[in-house]
Amino acid sequence: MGEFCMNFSKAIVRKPSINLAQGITQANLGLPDYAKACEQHQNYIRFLKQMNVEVIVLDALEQHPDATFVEDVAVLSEECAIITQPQEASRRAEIEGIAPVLSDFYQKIYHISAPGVLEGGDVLRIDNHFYVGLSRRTNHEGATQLKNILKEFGYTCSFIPLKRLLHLKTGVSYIGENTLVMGDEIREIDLFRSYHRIELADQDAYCANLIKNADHLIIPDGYPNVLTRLKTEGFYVYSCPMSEFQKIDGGLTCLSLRFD
Ligand code: CIR
Repeated sequence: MGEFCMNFSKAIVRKPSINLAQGITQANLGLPDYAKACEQHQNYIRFLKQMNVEVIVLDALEQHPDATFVEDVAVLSEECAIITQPQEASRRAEIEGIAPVLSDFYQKIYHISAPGVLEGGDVLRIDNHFYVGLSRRTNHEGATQLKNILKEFGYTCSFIPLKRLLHLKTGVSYIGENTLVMGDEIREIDLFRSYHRIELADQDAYCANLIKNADHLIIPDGYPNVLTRLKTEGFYVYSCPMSEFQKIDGGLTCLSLRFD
């Protein structure tokens, strides 16, 4: 299958909630501005479309401030969709909003169930293998349920205990050619030692969460060193303003569910 999984032709996004400022956060960067967040979200959609991606735009769930981080409520593969079980009580109802949307694209839909918890931000796919972060948001039971579902389709999984990162993908992205872009916590992880690595300086760590599609990357705006570095790898790189989502701990991948 090679790099097939790294490419996507469709993306589901959800417009930001008017209550975005009530999103869960540990960032200490101030409150997000709703109007500015909407502008940044439209810009994000524009970049996806420029990569020839069909974008399915869902209405905001106004009562759920974090629902724009749609990546957390499902894990997608070619064969099936797995609806997750968010850890945070304020996010659990988001799964009801995604199930009908996914049924337009998937015949096989599975669920992670309590006492398992799992959020999509903790799931990093590389070819036919899924790395699952065991974070504050994903427990061993949730990760095991995911592993057992994916096993039916020939995929393998390994689990990565995390100490500080919100989610696994907060700290690492795969850009193909056996190469990871990573921040500091990921550097210490043995399972990733065999990969080529682009290690980010602490001040650039927010760029460890990026989007790759074929030879295009989307990275957060405002990181000139990372932009230059990734261009030298031969990528066409878009810089996407993300300040308002960063204020509530959201990164680029969190804002979409990407599939083919
Ligand atoms: C949360 O804490 O759940 C949201 N404020 C941020 C979720 C970010 N999602 C992600 O990294 N996949």
